[in-house]
Amino acid sequence: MPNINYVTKSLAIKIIYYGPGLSGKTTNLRYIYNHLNKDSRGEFLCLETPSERTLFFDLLPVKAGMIREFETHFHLMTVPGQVFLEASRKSVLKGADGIVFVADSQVPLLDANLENFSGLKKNLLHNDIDINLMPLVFQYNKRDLEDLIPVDAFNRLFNSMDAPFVESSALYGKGVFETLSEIAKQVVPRVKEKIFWERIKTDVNNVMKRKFAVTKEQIIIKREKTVTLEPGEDQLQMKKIKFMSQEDVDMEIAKLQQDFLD
Ligand SMILES: Nc1nc2c(ncn2[C@@H]2O[C@H](COP(=O)(O)OP(=O)(O)O)[C@@H](O)[C@H]2O)c(=O)[nH]1
Ligand SMILES: [Mg+2]
Repeated sequence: MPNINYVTKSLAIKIIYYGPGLSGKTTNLRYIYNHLNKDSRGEFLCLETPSERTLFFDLLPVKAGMIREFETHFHLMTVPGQVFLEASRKSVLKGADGIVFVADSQVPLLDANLENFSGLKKNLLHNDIDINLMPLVFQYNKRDLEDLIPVDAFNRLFNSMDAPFVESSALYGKGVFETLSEIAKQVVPRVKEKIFWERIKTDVNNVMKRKFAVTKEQIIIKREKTVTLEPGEDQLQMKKIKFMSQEDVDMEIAKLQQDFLD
């Protein structure tokens, strides 16, 4: 469910970049961060355990225009890929409005992709969400490398729901904004339905029909200023926060969402 503040008229939509470790999730966020001007995105947050090795997640807020009178942001978040961090993945997934599954296209990583995707389905079910009902985009990443899983095979094995898919090389920016725009296309109409249906229920006692709740505004991901970067060049300023426990992470996710809306 998107996070909405009727007083400040702001709306936060949570999009999760899910996928096995090292598939390129953080690379997507880093590219987006580096290619949007300051006014269009917030700080890039990176949350670590005290060992400085294990990431809980990354968070990048991106301006997404107006939905009705609400200033809207996408909260782009990654999950950690390591098998033993299932609890972190579960907590990041709570309240997700859409998912980008970032797969590593290299043939030897097929099993890791499959295992991680089945984990995603299981974790969603844990929150009573059927993956077939969740806005979803597949990103088949690292297409610049050799020995690749063919796109047809990817779709046969993963994409029985016929979700949109994007072939990408996130390291070079190929497919990164296309992926974001594909997930936005699915998520935004859903969010509008959910929110304005909620308001209708409270405001006018269910009198209006649901179809009146959907508006025609289009979300625009602003790319006002494009910065050209060489691959590997890193302009990123990451803010790092350390945590002791899972509860700290849960609290921080809630706080970040609240801070953003206040
Ligand atoms: N060749 C290639 N390498 C990539 C691509 N995307 C990410 N990588 C590299 O894969 C490694 C892991 O990426 P990262 O984004 O940290 O993975 P994460 O664990 O999913 O967040 C890094 O060394 C990236 O530079 C890509 O499209 N092509
Ligand atoms: Mg990462």
